Amino acid sequence: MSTTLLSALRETLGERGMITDPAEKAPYCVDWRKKYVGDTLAVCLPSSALEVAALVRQCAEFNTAIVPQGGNTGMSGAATPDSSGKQIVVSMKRLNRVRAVDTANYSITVEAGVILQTLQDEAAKHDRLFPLAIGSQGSCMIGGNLASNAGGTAVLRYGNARELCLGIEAVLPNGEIVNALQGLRKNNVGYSLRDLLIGSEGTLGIITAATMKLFPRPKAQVTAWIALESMDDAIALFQVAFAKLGAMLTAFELIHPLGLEMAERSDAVKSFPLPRDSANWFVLMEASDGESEAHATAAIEVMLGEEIEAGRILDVAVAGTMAQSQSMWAIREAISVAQSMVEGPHIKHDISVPISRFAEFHRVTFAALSERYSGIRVNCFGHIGDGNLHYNVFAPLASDQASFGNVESEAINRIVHDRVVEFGGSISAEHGIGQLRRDELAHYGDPASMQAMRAIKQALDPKGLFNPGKVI
Ligand code: FAD
Ligand code: 2HG
Ligand code: ZN
Repeated sequence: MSTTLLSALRETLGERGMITDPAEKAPYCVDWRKKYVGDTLAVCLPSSALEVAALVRQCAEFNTAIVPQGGNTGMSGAATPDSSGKQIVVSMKRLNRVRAVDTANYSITVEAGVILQTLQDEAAKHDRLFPLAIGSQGSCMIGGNLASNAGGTAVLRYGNARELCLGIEAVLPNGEIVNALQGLRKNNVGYSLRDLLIGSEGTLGIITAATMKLFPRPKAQVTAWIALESMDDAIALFQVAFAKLGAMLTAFELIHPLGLEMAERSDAVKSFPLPRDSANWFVLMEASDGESEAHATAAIEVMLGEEIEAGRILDVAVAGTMAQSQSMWAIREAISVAQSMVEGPHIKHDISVPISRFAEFHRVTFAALSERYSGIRVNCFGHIGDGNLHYNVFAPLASDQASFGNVESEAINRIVHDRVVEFGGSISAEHGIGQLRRDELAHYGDPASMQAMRAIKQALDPKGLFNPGKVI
């Protein structure tokens, strides 16, 4: 039976559109963190929406499951096939054309396999900004960004992937192509399939193209690295910065010295704007301005000057050049990779809590973790301006990181996620559910929402062939 499906797929996609050699398939069968390793019957690489539709119909005929895959940078194991070797990975790599740029409409239409950085560069060529910014932007793809509703460092000003998307083209599990690529900002015509597919992690359809919003390119960007005594001070600073800078405030990232220490040990970072052990917390803040560099710098410097005077800031370094700003950002982006490089597998949490309650959440949660595991380490960092932090738990020094993770992850998830729920938060802010948090969603999900999600899944994918084992 498999041979018949493979020959049908080969007929549809041609030799260039299929990978069956085990060594060539291998990179598609493991996730970025190397936590999940699966196998696949074949990797299919369609080059048009019509080819995607044909392969979906062929897989349905042979009752074969499909795992859509973009840049394979996801953090929840959502793009990895299971170990049966019976599922088909559909890589979007060859669906990588920029279809149209409408500068006057501030929109761009691209295929799902366009790499995020290529999209940013294409927008810049037209003197426009595409603002989605994440550490993996050199390899993640816009289809994957939408399917996971990616967030990143510019959500505060521009919103997450969902808020940046105007229209979508997608293939549903029945092989029909949804054509909804309009570049419209207002379009109320019943249920929004676009919004249903965004964040669905490949379980409801394959996104083949999208029309995304563009923005005016800011004339100036000012970046500051700020040392603070406490998380409360960081949150208080955010209140002031948001009130005074308003829409100029584009990023407000919280960084813990533990992450800086790991970045230094990974060799990715040689020096810091301020000594890394000079404060309990750091904030990387960026403001962008449509007016001028002088205007932006003055606004930030006045605001930070007042905060220093009031004693709420310990110290601050403002980037004087683009190179200094880039090196501040390089430190921030090095943290995620460094964690895995220098410490190995750790227990990841990607949580959101109302920003007003985050400091208290951290106090209570860290105390509960420390009470049970003396010396436990938490690298808590990320998008505090969005109320989203990565709450990554590491074994106490001198214990074995990998076995600690294997044995204790369930108990630790319970400690962290119970408190997230207690504080009115979410167990998945931007990385999605995938297979990593599927049981957590089953445990914490609102029953009525879970039932509605299952009904939607059943209606669109009655055979359960789209990315089974993920999300629900
Ligand atoms: P993949 O990993 O290939 O797939 C992700 C999910 O989307 C899977 O469920 C897959 O089946 C589905 N999918 C992929 N393409 C399609 C398609 N065309 N149609 C339907 N389903 C599809 N994420 C953030 O949100 N914010 C961050 O700040 C951030 N920083 C990161 C930093 C690093 C260093 C790394 C490695 C990752 C980071 N991520 C971040 C996670 C990841 O990069 C994002 O989730 C990204 O959006 C995934 O895109 P991808 O193309 O790699 O998707
Ligand atoms: C980031 O913000 C990413 O750097 C990755 O979302 C977070 O490694 C992580 O936990
Ligand atoms: Zn993040």
